Amino acid sequence: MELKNKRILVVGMGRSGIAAARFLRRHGAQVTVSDVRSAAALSHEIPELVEQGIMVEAGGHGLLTFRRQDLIVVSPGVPLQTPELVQSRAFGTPIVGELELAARFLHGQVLAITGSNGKTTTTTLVGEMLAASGQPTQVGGNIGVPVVELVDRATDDSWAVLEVSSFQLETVESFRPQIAMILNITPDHLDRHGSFENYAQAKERIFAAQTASDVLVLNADDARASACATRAAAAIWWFSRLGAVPRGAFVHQDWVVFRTDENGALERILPVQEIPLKGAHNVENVLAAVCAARLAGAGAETMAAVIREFRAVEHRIEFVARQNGVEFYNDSKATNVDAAAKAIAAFPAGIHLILGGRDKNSNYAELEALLRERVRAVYTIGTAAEKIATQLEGIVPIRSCETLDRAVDAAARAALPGEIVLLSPACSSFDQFANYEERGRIFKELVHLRVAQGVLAESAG
Ligand code: UMA
Repeated sequence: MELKNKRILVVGMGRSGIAAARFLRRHGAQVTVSDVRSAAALSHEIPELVEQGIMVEAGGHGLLTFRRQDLIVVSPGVPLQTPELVQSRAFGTPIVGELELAARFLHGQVLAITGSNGKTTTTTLVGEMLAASGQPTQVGGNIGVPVVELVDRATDDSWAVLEVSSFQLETVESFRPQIAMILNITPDHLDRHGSFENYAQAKERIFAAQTASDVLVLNADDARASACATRAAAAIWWFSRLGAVPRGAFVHQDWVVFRTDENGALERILPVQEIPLKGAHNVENVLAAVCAARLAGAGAETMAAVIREFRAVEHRIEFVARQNGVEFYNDSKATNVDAAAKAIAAFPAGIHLILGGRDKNSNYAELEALLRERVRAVYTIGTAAEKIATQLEGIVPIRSCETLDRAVDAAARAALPGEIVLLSPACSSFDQFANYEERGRIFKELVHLRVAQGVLAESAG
């Protein structure tokens, strides 16, 4: 694909938009970036872009800016139904995402992981397993490093291990991972995709360009993910926590095992008990990582060593502190109901749960059984609070706290020794925070502050 002197518009000036604009400019394109945020809000970003000869439109998308472009590169957070994009499509202007743009230039092999939950943990595990087995490896994608940033260092024998989201997959055409993996498909982002089926179909684009020489790894325990087997051209491999699979990774006599065919020998990786991460869902993440990394050439001992040393990814059921016998966990990355359910299921009864943020057209009543079994009280925050309170009425006590600091305070006061305060909000963060990372960091700061104040109070007393 020739970029030199092409007129290219990048929509969105976040992490992926800026990375795409820089990449395109380096390749000689005439680049414009357009963002709905004001010039004042973008005062950090604009000067560097302008210095590189990139034109900037801030404070809204101008219809004219979208005309006369050879290509539009859209950031994952920008809906494709945005009127300016709809118009451009009608004019026949090609529209791709940053992932598709990068895929056209990325050398070497690609191992791509999608799913509603578990993507970041599994991607990190696979990246570490391949690196530990001595293969040149880069990790990127939705995990926070735009894929175009991997292009320069990729070589013919390197691996790019990519976390890919439904937003990124919506616009792929030629993206063809040698190994693709779907961890699970449960409702998320229904506000953006309109329906569960549309969302699932976006995820399926991960294997749309694959051929019989590629591999697709599926979760045999997830109905919607395993249904993809009949629609894919790639060779199907499996992982399962609940039963044996014909080929792939599963649990056998409390060991994580791998086999290449139904009659083949079982390769023992490590006892399930030695997995240091909390929760049944993390056993699934480990099985998924073992299957994908094994197929990419990692050995059993190397994989076992990486798993034993692995600690929770930041903001994913991350232990924060213990005070007066109460443990605080940060699961800010739980931005949908299923992720929150997995976190609740990872603890015994006695949970004080902080829920809320921006609603994504979710159904919180799905948490009913788990809430009754394990949760002492729910503390709501953000714009979804009212909906959550209505849907969960009568199931558990609900305290309306509005803000995170009040929720931490109320939960910490109510929790008894041996109980848990868990931020696992089941919503996106954008109503009160820049992103889930900021929400998680602020939660941790609030908890650490309480702990420090407690120590001070004790030493003063
Ligand atoms: N914007 C517009 N017009 C619009 C909408 C947004 O101009 O109509 C602008 C915003 O003002 C902002 C920019 O677009 O300046 C934001 O773009 P973005 O939302 O695509 O965010 P990036 O900073 O580019 O980060 C994206 C991913 N974000 C989303 O998909 C929402 C990051 O995933 C990813 O790490 C990053 O690219 C690098 O690949 C985050 C995420 O929340 C973690 N992902 C979702 C999830 O995991 O659930 C899918």
